[in-house]
Amino acid sequence: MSAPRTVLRVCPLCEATCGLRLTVQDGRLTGARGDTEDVFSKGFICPKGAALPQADADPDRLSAPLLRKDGELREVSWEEAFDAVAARLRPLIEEHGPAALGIVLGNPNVHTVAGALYPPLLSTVTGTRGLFTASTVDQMPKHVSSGLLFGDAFAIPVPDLDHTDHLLLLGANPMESNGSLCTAPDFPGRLRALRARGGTLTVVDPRRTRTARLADRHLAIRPGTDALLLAAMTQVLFEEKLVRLGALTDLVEGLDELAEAVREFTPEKVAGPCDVPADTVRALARELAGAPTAAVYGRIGSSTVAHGTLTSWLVDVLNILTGNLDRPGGALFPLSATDRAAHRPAGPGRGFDLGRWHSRVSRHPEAKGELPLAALAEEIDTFDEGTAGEPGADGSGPGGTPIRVLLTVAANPVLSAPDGDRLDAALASLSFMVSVDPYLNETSRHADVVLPPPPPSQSAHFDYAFNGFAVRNQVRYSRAALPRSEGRPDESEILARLVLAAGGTYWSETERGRERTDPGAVDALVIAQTLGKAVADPRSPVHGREVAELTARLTGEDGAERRLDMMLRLGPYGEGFGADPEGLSLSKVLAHPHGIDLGPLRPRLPGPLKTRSGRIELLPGPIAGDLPRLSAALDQSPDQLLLVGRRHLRSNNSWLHNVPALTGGSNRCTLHLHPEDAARLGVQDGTPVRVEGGGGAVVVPAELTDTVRTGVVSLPHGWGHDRPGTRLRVAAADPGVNVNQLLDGTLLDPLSGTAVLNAVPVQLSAAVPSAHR
Ligand SMILES: Nc1nc2c(c(=O)[nH]1)N[C@H]1C(S)=C(S)[C@@H](COP(=O)(O)OP(=O)(O)OC[C@H]3O[C@@H](n4cnc5c(=O)[nH]c(N)nc54)[C@H](O)[C@@H]3O)O[C@H]1N2
Ligand SMILES: Nc1nc2c(c(=O)[nH]1)N[C@H]1C(S)=C(S)[C@@H](COP(=O)(O)OP(=O)(O)OC[C@H]3O[C@@H](n4cnc5c(=O)[nH]c(N)nc54)[C@H](O)[C@@H]3O)O[C@H]1N2
Ligand code: SF4
Ligand SMILES: [Mo]
Repeated sequence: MSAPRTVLRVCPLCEATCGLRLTVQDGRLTGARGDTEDVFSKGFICPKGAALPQADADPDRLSAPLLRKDGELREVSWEEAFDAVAARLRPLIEEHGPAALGIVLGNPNVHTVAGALYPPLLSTVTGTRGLFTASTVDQMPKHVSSGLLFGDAFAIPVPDLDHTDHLLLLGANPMESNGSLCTAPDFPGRLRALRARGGTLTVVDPRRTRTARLADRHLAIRPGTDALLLAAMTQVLFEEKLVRLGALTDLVEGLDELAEAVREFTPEKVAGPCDVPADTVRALARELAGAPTAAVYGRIGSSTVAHGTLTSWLVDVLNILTGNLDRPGGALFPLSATDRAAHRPAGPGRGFDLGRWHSRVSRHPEAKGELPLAALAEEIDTFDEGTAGEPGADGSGPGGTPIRVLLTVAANPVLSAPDGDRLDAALASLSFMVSVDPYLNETSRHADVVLPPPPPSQSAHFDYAFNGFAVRNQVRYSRAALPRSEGRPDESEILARLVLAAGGTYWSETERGRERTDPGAVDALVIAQTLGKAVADPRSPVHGREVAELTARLTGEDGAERRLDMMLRLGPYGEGFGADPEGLSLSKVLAHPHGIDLGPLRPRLPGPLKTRSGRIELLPGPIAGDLPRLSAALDQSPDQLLLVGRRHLRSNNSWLHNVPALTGGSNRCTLHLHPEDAARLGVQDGTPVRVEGGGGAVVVPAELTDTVRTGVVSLPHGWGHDRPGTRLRVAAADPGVNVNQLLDGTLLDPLSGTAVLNAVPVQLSAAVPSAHR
């Protein structure tokens, strides 16, 4: 036995990005604790982080690539697997055109270095518009509202959790999720601190969650009606002359038009549909306007709903109208160490367009270059044999090219997206599919080649995505805690080789004959292009210098590290290749293993604005165009039960049900049902109920609880591990049911293409006759 040693590593399991102290012994992780010296998380850890060693060493993780031979997936060498990808991928794209290629990027791409650096290149080298990501079952409404308001889909304001006096939180349960689009290690502690310093917390959620229990006020709203509630609060601000733009006064346009647009949404009119008294709506607006500082923050329950984009827009509208956007204690734009736009001057930008192209079958508009994940199945399985391959008049149309080739990276859409059964069948019909995934699961089981990345312990970590949504500016980088086994590529190399294979440059002709291209060529190309732009940019600290000279200065053990070094040096806190010796570089960050604190969030406007007007466009055209749909919702009163989701502290979407340390207890796939509804339907606690929605039905045990309001039922997602051909032995023993089978994929927020996963009408019946009837 070797002596134990300690390695620091940022946790990759959720958006909180806690710094961990891992114990390593005999080539594996033997323990995980919070790193008390971490500049951001200060020692916080949750049960998931504590189970990282078990998740890391799960015996069901694949250690070698799989290649389908004679219909069966078999372990092969890495060379054979990559060669097989190269042999099929590019030729199929050339034969059928780029429209035949679909790319699916799942959630963990925002938790890995590779996921940040390489997937954009997959689209570029192939020219496909068939990009589907977890965003359209998650936060796309926020990207769209930010794109429209601020001109930049990534300009997402974050509540200033540590300084605000009042937090209005809608459709989020950070006590279980640990926060999202608001990276805040120890979110629970930060909420308690808010209360302790005299601040107030209002939670809007149809369930009395652990977060709601911490609040001064909990509103058990009827699901799907938050946009009405926020529109009425906006109306009250105008009616009662509570609008105070403060420092934003000269930065906004469309104020009068906005006042007019929300005029009809009075508290009295929304009270019925929201099931929130008119007086309460007024009180919420007055509290928000009256607080010294305040922030409105909405997440999943405000996003994956029929009016997701309108709700996301109204969240920021309220922050703006109360003068809380871009001020300490309000909602601010973080500035991460790798922010690319740091040196861009304020002023008009290129704006944000929606619907630049459409999906082939249902003509869904693209948003941020993506098509709805909910439409993936039909893009594969729906085509007209007679005209397949022939594009429609505008280059698409149902007669155009269906998707025949699919790359999935860190995605399990068979469980995460609507109508998994249909997608499951569609995947089985593909000509060729490659999955980059550590598990053989419900989705990757259809692949012809599965390329498993090494576990977290053998991977470097940098939060390219979440530093941009963090409640404090800071930077941390962790190298792999353990060496990889001989010949095993890291995920950056896997994705770089995929980029080469997709682009047709996997093989190079050399003097020695045909050789596999060095995957480092991909990084070298990106570095050359990025530095080329920087030296040509008069505002860049490296303007006028030589690319070769700058390239020679880059440090790092591999291409991914050199790219990080480059981005840090060029970033807003960077050393600018010598311009500011105190500034950041890879070596400086490596010298601070507990991270470097870059200070609290600070006002940044007008810097982040990239609208064509150069100002905040309060009532953008697409939003105005969607408001009649919200007006129509004023008259709707659902008589059906409405389904919402929930997350459990020890869960992680669809992929941690295989770790025994995280299963069992209350982390179960049950239907939460209010006792009054249960009595009416004759359902007993613990007995099976049949739940039916547009896409199908599931039978699941009922769990009676008054934490869910009447008229609402709740099922967690990511379950349904009972399909054959997977290698998830623990998960399969307690499979649960797939809530997304209740959806048929047609319910979308039209502006963002985001699937409606909450406030879904369902029908319920006792699956077996109860003993008392
Ligand atoms: N009904 C309902 N459905 C939902 C939601 C909901 O609230 N309700 N939530 C939605 C949301 S917010 C999201 S983000 C999506 C998530 O849905 P997906 O994007 O499908 O993500 P996960 O379910 O987390 O599955 C992640 C996949 O990545 C693999 N993986 C894990 N680590 C790595 C790694 O380091 N590298 C690679 N290459 N792969 C890895 C896992 O094995 C798994 O196959 O689900 C959505 N679906
Ligand atoms: N433990 C754990 N942590 C996670 C994840 C996980 O699976 N498990 N997933 C990660 C991911 S990918 C994400 S995106 C984040 C999500 O982070 P959160 O947004 O905090 O996600 P949830 O915990 O699902 O909270 C959503 C809440 O919205 C409520 N809700 C449903 N419908 C409505 C509605 O119409 N109106 C309102 N006001 N509320 C509604 C639900 O009852 C639920 O409590 O969590 C991340 N962290
Ligand atoms: S809160 Fe998230 S980042 Fe922190 S330890 Fe838990 S899973 Fe890891
Ligand atoms: Mo998510």
